[in-house]
Amino acid sequence: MIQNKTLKKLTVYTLATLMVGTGQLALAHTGVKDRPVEGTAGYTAFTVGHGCTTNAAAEGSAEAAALVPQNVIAVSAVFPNSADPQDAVIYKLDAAGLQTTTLPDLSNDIDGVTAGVGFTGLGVGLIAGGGTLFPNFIPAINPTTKAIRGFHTWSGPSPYKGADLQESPVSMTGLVPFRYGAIKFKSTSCAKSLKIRIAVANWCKRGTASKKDADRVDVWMGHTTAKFTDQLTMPRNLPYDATKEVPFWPTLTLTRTSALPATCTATNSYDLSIEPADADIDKYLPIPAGKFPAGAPGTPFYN
Ligand SMILES: [Cu+2]
Repeated sequence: MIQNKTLKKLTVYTLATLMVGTGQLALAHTGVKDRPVEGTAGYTAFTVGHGCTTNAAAEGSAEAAALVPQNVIAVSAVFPNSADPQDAVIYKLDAAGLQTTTLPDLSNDIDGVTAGVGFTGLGVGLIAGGGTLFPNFIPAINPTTKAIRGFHTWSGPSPYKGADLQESPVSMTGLVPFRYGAIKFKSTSCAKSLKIRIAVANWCKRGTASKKDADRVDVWMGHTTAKFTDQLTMPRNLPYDATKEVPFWPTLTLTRTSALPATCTATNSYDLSIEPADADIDKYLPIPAGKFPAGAPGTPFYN
């Protein structure tokens, strides 16, 4: 059957645009399963929608669709919940979601946050047992405060042997669970939402031999860092221009349900985002070699 080529191209383009636009469809980037309710703690998960592929061809394109995604063997994550406000970057967002002003901390907007201190009330917790994607995990903790800043989880072979997340011949979605705390907006704040951006890496190959392969890892965060420099492992093959576009991050979006003060109008109310700073990502996102539980076991390591 002869198809109209222009129509076919248009259809592919529209589908790709739709996938990038919603981020929720099958084969979507890694995201967060649920939207939390203001003031209520809960359990959710990262949704690992596909295995690692190079982003040399833009996701959704015919070239990318022809690539076989790698199975996922490990996942690591870093949350923006440090007590040191320097470890996170907070933006006020405009109506289009673009990052405008940078804020030093969330003390004007989030209950329990004091000036000069970070967002420690995120309440990150680890989950073991039913529903975890991989059998092995270690918390990435601040060595001094013991606060959970992220985690590393992998399929094995040690200390326990588990299955990889299979991505071929069909793609399976993996759910990597975590706990979050009760977060509330200050009654005096004009913030409408808080987008908690979390750096997540899905690892598909390990060891130094894979270091140059663009399909060894998918690094889900809005920009490269000093350590994560390979654009082909990022959400797309081009850097985001944060002055014109909303960068991609796996995001836990807390939408305000408590009343805004009467002084808040359509023009002076705003959305907020918080993300881990580069140095923190570089510190906690790689999975170090080491003996369990101090680090992932043995010589293979994910970095
Ligand atoms: Cu994707």
